[in-house]
Amino acid sequence: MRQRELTAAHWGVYEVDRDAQGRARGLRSLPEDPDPSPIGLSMWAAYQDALRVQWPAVRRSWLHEGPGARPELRGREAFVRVPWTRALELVAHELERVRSTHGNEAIFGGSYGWSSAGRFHHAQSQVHRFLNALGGYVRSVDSYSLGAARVLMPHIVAPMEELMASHHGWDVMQANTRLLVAFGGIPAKNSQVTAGGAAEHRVRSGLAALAAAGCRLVNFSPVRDNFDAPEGTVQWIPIRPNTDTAVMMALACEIVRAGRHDSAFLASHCVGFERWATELEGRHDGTRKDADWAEAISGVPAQTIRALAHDLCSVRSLVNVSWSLQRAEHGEQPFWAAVALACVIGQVGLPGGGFGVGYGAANILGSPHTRFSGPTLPQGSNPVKSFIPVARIADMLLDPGGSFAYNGAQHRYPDIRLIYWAGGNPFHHHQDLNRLARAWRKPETIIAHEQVWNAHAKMADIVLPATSTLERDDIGFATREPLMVAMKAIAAAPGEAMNDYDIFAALAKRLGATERFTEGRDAGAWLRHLYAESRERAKGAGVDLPDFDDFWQQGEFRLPPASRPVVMLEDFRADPLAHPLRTPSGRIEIHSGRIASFGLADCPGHPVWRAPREWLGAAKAAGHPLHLISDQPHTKLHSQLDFSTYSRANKVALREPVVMHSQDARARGIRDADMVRVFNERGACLAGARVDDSTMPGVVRIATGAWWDPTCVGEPGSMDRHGNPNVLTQDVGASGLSQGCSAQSCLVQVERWTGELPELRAFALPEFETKNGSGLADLTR
Ligand SMILES: Nc1nc2c(c(=O)[nH]1)N[C@H]1C(S)=C(S)[C@@H](COP(=O)(O)OP(=O)(O)OC[C@H]3O[C@@H](n4cnc5c(=O)[nH]c(N)nc54)[C@H](O)[C@@H]3O)O[C@H]1N2
Ligand SMILES: Nc1nc2c(c(=O)[nH]1)N[C@H]1C(S)=C(S)[C@@H](COP(=O)(O)OP(=O)(O)OC[C@H]3O[C@@H](n4cnc5c(=O)[nH]c(N)nc54)[C@H](O)[C@@H]3O)O[C@H]1N2
Ligand SMILES: [Mo]
Repeated sequence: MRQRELTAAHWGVYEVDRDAQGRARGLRSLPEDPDPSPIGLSMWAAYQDALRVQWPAVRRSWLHEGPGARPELRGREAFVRVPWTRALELVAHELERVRSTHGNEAIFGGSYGWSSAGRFHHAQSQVHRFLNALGGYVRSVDSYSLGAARVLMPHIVAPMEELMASHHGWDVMQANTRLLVAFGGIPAKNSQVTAGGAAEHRVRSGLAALAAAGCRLVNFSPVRDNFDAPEGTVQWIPIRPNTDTAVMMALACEIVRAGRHDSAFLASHCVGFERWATELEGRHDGTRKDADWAEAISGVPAQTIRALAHDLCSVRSLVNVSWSLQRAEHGEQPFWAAVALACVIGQVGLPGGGFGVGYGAANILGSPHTRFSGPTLPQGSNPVKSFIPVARIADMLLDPGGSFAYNGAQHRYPDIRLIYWAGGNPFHHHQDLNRLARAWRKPETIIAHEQVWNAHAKMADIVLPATSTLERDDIGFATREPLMVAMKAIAAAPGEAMNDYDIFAALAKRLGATERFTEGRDAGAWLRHLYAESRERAKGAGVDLPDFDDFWQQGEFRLPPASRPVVMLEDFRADPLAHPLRTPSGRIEIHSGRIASFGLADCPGHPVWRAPREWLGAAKAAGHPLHLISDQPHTKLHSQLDFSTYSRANKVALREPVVMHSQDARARGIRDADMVRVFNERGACLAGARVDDSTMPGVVRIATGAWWDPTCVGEPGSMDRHGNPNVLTQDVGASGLSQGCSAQSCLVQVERWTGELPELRAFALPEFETKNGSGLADLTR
């Protein structure tokens, strides 16, 4: 029998399928994966699509008139194909110009994004290392995923990375948890994804085992279908979006009022409970935060809250919050309230008890496998001190020199002249895209490495074609997954596409930074080097990796499960003095003196419920009565592979579906599969109505990821023809603490589209101007 051959993607590990002649012809699911993701199967065909960027291209005005020429034409004018030598010369020269005229502070290399799996050819790490080799760049901190939580959690309990990797294993939950209360579901659609590639998708089987063990499952959620336990085992409690904090506070309030809180745990492991109890009782503002108070805000019946408050203290219980909750105005609060509520119940650190911060958000949470740090490309050091919280990019471009608050200090936005992006798609991930499009006119030069002609590539001045994972050798690894994979190239790169690494190495050579960037290694030598380093670290975790040649020849290495079951915060629970947390008090901070000292009106020293600008109770709901949820797409990872047949099959008349309740549809004369226009004062998009009762009335849902397709880039009245929810979302920070993205606080209106349906251009190539006419012929192979 021929040895199997594997490759890895963020959607999972896949087997390479070869024909009788040994030619690769596609991918197959990994046989031992209990719940493989179909998303990755579409990679094979997608990466051969004519939408791939095949050769370097430069925007016409930029090429003919130089940096800064007609920035308003980005996304609207033709590209000119140039040979690699010319492209590299232009990029190197421009980097040198900006660096010597304005300093490295004028280069934004924050370049946020998921890139692709593979530990060496990770575009983010590559671009950061390259820019560091040139003297640094303005970076971004935190993520769109966890903007609010990453900043909050270290103050009150532990860093998110630490918590994510130490959640109770599904096996521990199965044996112990008897009541699991989720805010925002536990969706298997999201756990398809784990950075680097899951080899064992566990959420569906984990939840099924929990249900079978007799664990009661409760889901507070504006949508019904995001808790993937067997049919009939989940109690769905509809809740108005962005009001979870109120319900959690009411649960805590009712527990305290009934005298069922765990005073001993609160005294030995926490600080600040008394302060929060004052808030819950309303001793300062005259409003008790009880079940009746929460009902008025959230729409959840008070008696449901009271009954649950009782039950949470009666059995081993766990409160889980999805990451979406903190992607909102005041997004810190639901995470803080969940931790505080769990402390009031008193089961933190007991097997299967306490809180979870994102079961379902990614496959890593609940994994029973060993943890060690895999191969990692060192990024060097960055002498530039300027940074932005990642979601403040448009603010930075629109307000150079302006000040912003972040994590207790004031900072200034730098004056950016050049943007260098590889491995992310801001015209997918950022909020209020019409605003971003206007901000995008500020820099003199925008350089993008891209695989495909999406909006990100179309909005750049210089586009350099990047290879995909299938076209290069790499090492696949994800923390706490059971397989390390030798990802061997199985397809030829299209046209003149190059590895990000080789592009940067060629530029480094022109800029005199070869040694600093490459350290004398080519890609193959780097793989060996990174593997050897990681082998040492693995030893420390008790894992004995084979030597590189054996690993490469075997094609995979199976990692052992963790030596003992994973119980979150177990050591801290057992002995808080011997195992203190890294918070100022060493304990869980229900009240944080440090955060209180920041003096932020929108983030005081303990969990509070504050009304967002946009939610169903806002004055604005009079004109825009629907709350838009833009959640993660189940048929792709963000905008990646939106053009694949698998993703396209989920669309309605080629547009992204907007899921709405039949009541809301009927009131607007909308039927299933109708074309609709979704709009607010920030923008509008077309979408295909999907009328079912999976959302509560008043809530509509458009998944993220439809490639932005504006009728007129950055101009008033521009409409997205494809269904990208980020033309509607607001671009404001979650609070002055974190400045996290607050996409989930968004009101819209929906109407039936009666006009002629405009042609979709999202999957069309841009216009090309080449010496021999249209460049299109070059792209059909
Ligand atoms: N409204 C709303 N907006 C959101 C969210 C939401 O919930 N609601 N979620 C947010 C979250 S959590 C996130 S993480 C972001 C995600 O936002 P992104 O990470 O920016 O999204 P992706 O679509 O994965 O972008 C990756 C890009 O990298 C390119 N790429 C892939 N591999 C390579 C490579 O090897 N080399 C190069 N050069 N390019 C490569 C792909 O073609 C793609 O364009 O979106 C955020 N935006
Ligand atoms: N298939 C797939 N999986 C992914 C991704 C992807 O793009 N595709 N992206 C990955 C990334 S980068 C991340 S960060 C994680 C994100 O993980 P999450 O942020 O947890 O994912 P979402 O799908 O945005 O939201 C989860 C659920 O929360 C609900 N929800 C939204 N707002 C509220 C609210 O105010 N209250 C309550 N109770 N519920 C609410 C949504 O309806 C949704 O069903 O997912 C990862 N998984
Ligand atoms: Mo994310």
